[in-house]
Amino acid sequence: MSALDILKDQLRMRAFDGVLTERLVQDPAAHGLGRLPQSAKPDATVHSVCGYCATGCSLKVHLQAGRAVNLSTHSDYPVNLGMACPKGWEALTPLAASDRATTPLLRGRDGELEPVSWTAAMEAFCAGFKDIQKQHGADAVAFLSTGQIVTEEMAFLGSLAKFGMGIVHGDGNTRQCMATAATAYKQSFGYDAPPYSYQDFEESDVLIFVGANPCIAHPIMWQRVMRNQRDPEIIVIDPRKTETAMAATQHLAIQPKSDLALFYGLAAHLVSIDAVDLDFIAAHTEGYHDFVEFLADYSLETAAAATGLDYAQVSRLARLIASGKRVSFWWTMGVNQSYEGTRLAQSMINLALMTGNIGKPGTGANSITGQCNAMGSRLFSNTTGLLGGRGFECAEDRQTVADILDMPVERIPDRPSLAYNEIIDAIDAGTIKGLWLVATNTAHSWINQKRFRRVREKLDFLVVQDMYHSTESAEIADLVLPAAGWGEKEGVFINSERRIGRTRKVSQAPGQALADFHIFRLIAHHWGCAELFKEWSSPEAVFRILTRLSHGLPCDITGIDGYADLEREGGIQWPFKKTEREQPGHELKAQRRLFEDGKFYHANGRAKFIFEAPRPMPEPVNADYPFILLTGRGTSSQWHTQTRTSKSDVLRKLYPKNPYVEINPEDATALNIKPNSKVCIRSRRGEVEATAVILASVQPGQVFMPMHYRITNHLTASAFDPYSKQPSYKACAVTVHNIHS
Ligand SMILES: Nc1nc2c(c(=O)[nH]1)N[C@H]1C(S)=C(S)[C@@H](COP(=O)(O)OP(=O)(O)OC[C@H]3O[C@@H](n4cnc5c(=O)[nH]c(N)nc54)[C@H](O)[C@@H]3O)O[C@H]1N2
Ligand SMILES: Nc1nc2c(c(=O)[nH]1)N[C@H]1C(S)=C(S)[C@@H](COP(=O)(O)OP(=O)(O)OC[C@H]3O[C@@H](n4cnc5c(=O)[nH]c(N)nc54)[C@H](O)[C@@H]3O)O[C@H]1N2
Ligand code: SF4
Ligand SMILES: [Mo]
Repeated sequence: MSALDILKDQLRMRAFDGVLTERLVQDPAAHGLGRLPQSAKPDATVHSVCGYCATGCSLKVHLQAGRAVNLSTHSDYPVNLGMACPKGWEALTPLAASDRATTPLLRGRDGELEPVSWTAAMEAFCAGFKDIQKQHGADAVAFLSTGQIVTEEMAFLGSLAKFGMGIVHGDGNTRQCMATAATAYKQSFGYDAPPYSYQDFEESDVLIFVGANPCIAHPIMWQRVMRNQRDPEIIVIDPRKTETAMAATQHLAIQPKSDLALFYGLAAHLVSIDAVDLDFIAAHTEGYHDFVEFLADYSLETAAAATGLDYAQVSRLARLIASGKRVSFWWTMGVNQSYEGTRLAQSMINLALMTGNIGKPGTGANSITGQCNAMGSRLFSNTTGLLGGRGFECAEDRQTVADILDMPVERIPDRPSLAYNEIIDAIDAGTIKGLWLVATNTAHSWINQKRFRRVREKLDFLVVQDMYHSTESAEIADLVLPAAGWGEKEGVFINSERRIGRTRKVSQAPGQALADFHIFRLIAHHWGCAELFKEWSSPEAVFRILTRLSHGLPCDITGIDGYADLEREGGIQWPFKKTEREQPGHELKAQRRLFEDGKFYHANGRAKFIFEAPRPMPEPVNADYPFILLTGRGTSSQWHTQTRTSKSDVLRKLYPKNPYVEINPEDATALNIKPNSKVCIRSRRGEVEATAVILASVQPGQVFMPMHYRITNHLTASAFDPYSKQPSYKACAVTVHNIHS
């Protein structure tokens, strides 16, 4: 498309809808939201929460002539206390990459993606999805969103799609990540509520990390652990001797997927030696006696046998938990990404409950979130749950939301969405024919890619909304919508400890890229449902709507009075109610944890013990596929599918360019595999090549591949937790052989 065409298009749109167009397309300064923040003078410094991981560090971005020139860290922010990891330091670099999507792209008759105007893109978007809905019903279009856009945009997307466009099925990449923790908390506590504050890292005596590698994945949380002055025991339960395991006081190199047997064995032992807090159990929980009965089959011996650990290691851990010290459990993807992850998360919740290790400093059953706004997505993405953690099935909830949003209640679907895996199945079955991906790279990160590629062929229309035109998903899209990224727009993220913090526009999005917020406004306009979103005029206006929506819920944030309040307080953890704010002499505590009063969110105020016998691995090893493939994060400088981190020269120097597989020296010797040689890794779904890295940190019989390289998910198997529907990314059976032998 020529510059003249673009200009003509802009003029046409301006004539068509002056105000909107002027703000959204014609005026490049409006690409994020409006101009730079009022408070920011052209040479100011702006505080902005980092857009990578869920730690939620605050960065100081320095502006010259209104443009971000560099950044430093924020020493007064209660999260990072002046620290940042390499990704944070390099956060501005990916914005200037040459493969940024700068105009909409539409696949032409010749099969190529061609630049088109926003008007043409919007027409294609509406025609594509409306035609499908007309032919096959409203349910034939679905969307997949993310934990990496601001909360206001997530809520807008979920509301636009569901209330405006009649879409019922929408999920997000948080299904790949946090669904297990969310489901476990909902069932056990009555609401999806990680209870801790980062201060608990510093105030705990015994920190037990399960399937978590914070040295790599949450480096600044790990720095908080390192500030602990209580001479803590740090236990890492992970099949691999990770960087975190090396830094711990004890590493339990458990056999993959045997954690549930370990925690039931520990629980049984604690009951047998009376190391339980019966007063807490009686006052605040239910189901304990059934749990004790269930535990009859478990002991430290069964735990040692199932996990491959020494009895002495297991009994030492039991002694630490029984010691009466402050014990905290921390888990991440080694737990959530499992076919029995929900029950596993609950087995740690059970241990915290039965020993009274919850609601007190340095305690808790604590799920660490992954993406910068995973928590925002859990509360406000309007995907499988209705805004605020409500239920689509509940007529009262629908009415409350309709009243607050001033929308006809009939606009709100009365059933929850299909989960991500079910959406993929529905595409395969031919019932979903249109898909809209926003800020997630399904064609790399989804499990069992071969199947996904096959399923994609069944879609009539695939729209990808991304910062880059070069992602694996954008490359196979029918329409690409160019989006502004972190640093080019305004809004809030909610971090792992439930802290709501602002992220700021410090840079102009390139070309015609627009903030997701503005893309949603354009869509609402072209779809013909803008009237419903009159009040959704700016991110802060939406933030105020979300504040109202939270009223009376566990995540009540009615005490927050707009963005200025967040700025002043250094982020605010939910809940923060209006009534709390209005108390005379009230001062907001910088660190707050949940359940200090022992009251949980079930109607009777009690937490539930939930348990179920361990099940075998969906794909055990055998003679043909003798290795367990573990997957996860490779380095602190790589982020997921690398669309952002690969754009920084600094970060790229810090990690291997090509895919690699870690193999134990014993196995390498047996297979005659030399360091740095090429090997072939094969599963029942595919075969890939990688460089062999020979390391004793993986156990014999296991291999590890980082998820950052696109080949990894060509191997993984479609297995899911039945309750959370989260993919079991972390274990499938493979064979490895030397390519040259
Ligand atoms: N640098 C960097 N940081 C990130 C990310 C990134 O891509 N790069 N991503 C962010 C996101 S979204 C997330 S969700 C987090 C993930 O953070 P983590 O969950 O800490 O990272 P992973 O490496 O995926 O998995 C953690 C560990 O689980 C172990 N594991 C595998 N199977 C089992 C098992 O059966 N039992 C036990 N106990 N452990 C097992 C693996 O060996 C691995 O070391 O990181 C966040 N931070
Ligand atoms: N084998 C294996 N697979 C895994 C995992 C594993 O451990 N093992 N982990 C899983 C987990 S925990 C996660 S969270 C997922 C992550 O999987 P994805 O969500 O697919 O990974 P990202 O690379 O973060 O993709 C985000 C996309 O959004 C784009 N983007 C960034 N910011 C913006 C924005 O503001 N607006 C728009 N529109 N686009 C933007 C980026 O360019 C990128 O293409 O991967 C999962 N996949
Ligand atoms: S630890 Fe996470 S939030 Fe902090 S700078 Fe690094 S990526 Fe950003
Ligand atoms: Mo994640």
